[in-house]
Amino acid sequence: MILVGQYDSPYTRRVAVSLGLLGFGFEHDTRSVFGDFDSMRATNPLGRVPSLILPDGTTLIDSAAILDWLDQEVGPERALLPPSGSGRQQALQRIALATGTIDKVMAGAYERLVRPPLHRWPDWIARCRIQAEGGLAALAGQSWPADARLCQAWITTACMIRYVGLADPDLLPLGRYPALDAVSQRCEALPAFETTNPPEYALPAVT
Ligand SMILES: N[C@@H](CCC(=O)N[C@@H](CS)C(=O)NCC(=O)O)C(=O)O
Repeated sequence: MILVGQYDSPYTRRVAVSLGLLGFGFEHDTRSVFGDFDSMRATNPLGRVPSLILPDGTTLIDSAAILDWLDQEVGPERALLPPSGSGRQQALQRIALATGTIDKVMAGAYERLVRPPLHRWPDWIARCRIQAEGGLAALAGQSWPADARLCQAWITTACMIRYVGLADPDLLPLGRYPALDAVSQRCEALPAFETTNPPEYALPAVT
């Protein structure tokens, strides 16, 4: 299998972490969505990451669809998303908050990084940040019981936290939400997270 996408993409990273936790070996294709746009569109018509190329040549796109495939492969006992019931509903709600937060932080980051300075829209960046803050506050209201197994809700939350730290760290300084700090610390200590660490870099701050 080949995982396409760099680990500063939280969507790619949550797939990489899940592959590692479930014991799948994979090659890593580190082409960039911006630097390798034309070649990336040959892999995924949307020109986005992640994609997972299966041994039979099938290419799966979109992290949720890829994660669903992984869960189907390992079966309900090992699946990272609870197969049914209130556990699944709660996990999906938490994942929706975490991925929604990623999307708003990413929208603000693209506005700062991709859009030419003259055309940047500070009100839009501010709106995205308010939405991201809403997601973070809602997620911080739920803690992860010490005896609860690691499921996709916590994996995605931890990948989101690391991404916010890269893209807009002022949104989530250490100590603002101890429950989120705890999720991050618990996950980032695991080998599947340690081996998928995104590079450390600072994006331009929000001004
Ligand atoms: N819903 C998609 C979102 C993927 C996504 O937003 N990927 C970003 C990188 S984290 C991307 O490819 N951005 C480039 C673009 O959209 O042009 C998923 O879960 O895979």
